[in-house]
Amino acid sequence: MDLAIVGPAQSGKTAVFNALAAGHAQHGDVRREHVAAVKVPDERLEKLAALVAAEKVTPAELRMYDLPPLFEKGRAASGEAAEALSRADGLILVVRAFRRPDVPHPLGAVDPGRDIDMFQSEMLLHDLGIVERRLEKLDITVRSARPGEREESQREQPVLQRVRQHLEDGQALRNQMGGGDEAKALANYGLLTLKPMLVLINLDEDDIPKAGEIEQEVRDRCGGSGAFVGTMCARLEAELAELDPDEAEEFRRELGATEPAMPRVLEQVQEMLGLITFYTPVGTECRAWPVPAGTAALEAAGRIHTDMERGFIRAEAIAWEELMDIGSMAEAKKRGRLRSEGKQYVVQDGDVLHILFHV
Ligand SMILES: Nc1nc2c(ncn2[C@@H]2O[C@H](COP(=O)(O)OP(=O)(O)OP(=O)(O)O)[C@@H](O)[C@H]2O)c(=O)[nH]1
Ligand SMILES: [Mg+2]
Repeated sequence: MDLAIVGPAQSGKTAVFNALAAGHAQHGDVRREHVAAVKVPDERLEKLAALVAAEKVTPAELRMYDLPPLFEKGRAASGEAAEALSRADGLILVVRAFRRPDVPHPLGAVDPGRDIDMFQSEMLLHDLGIVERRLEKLDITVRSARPGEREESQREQPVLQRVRQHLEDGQALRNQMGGGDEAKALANYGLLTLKPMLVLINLDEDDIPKAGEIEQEVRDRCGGSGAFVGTMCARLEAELAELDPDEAEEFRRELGATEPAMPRVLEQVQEMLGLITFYTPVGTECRAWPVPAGTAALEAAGRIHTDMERGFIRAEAIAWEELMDIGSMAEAKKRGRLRSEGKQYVVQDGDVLHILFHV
């Protein structure tokens, strides 16, 4: 899953990226200057790995792209940034709330609400441009195409007209479009307001104790857009990520922060992407697999290996909590607690799976 970190100039995008990458990107990761594979901290995975005495623990990964400022003077993204943006499964919109006289805000005063509104308007305009260009093209196709070819374009037109209306009314698309075929039809256009989005308020160091309050204010303001809202003090988190955990914890307490921001942000990201996690303790490796909620066992098997999908026989499944209670896979099996599930079984968050297959 790819996430693009976006936002106005100097809002702290790179600081957020550094904070997310520093804590969890392990040695040997794909880590170019502006791309990082971030390992998702996962307590269940750690405990499961300990239970089965795994030698190798492989957490879920999210790929993060740190983008240059978007829509500066109305300009759209270009080149690599445009590509990363269009391909991204979700967006993290970093909005500045930190005050710092030595880093002047490009618009003068620090006003996160205003910045969010401006950025959302730009995203709506961006999408409207895409939809209008597509509609113009379709119009030509419908007029000039042969009857057989015409039908497909004619099917697409009403969907796009509806999309255009939403955008003209100032509504982000992520809440408006039905799932299934409609969402699929729109998937390849790179529409920004269709993508799940986390608005991440980049707090001032002094405002950390007020994080909850600030978060609620922003949520009230942009709840209609279907965006998630979170907070973090990016510069501080980037610095703490470099310390050892005990030291970091002490600093955090002094500053009035109750919990580290990073796991929560990554949790919110997983939630907004609609992901659940299943686990596979196989041999000496214990691994977490994020998949969209609603994924069937057959498809889940395919994530692990195409052979498993091709030769799928059945899946043995047990909920993480139950396995922890029982204490071992062998004991779970002995007590008949490993469920036997078929291809259609909808994988549940926390399932520990063992796929049986034959090729
Ligand atoms: N006090 C404070 N300063 C911050 C925080 N986050 C970022 N800054 C500072 O703000 C400036 C801009 O931060 P960046 O992370 O480079 O912002 P950016 O959005 O990546 O900037 P561009 O890529 O140039 O648009 C730097 O001087 C940071 O040190 C924060 O949480 N608190
Ligand atoms: Mg930057």
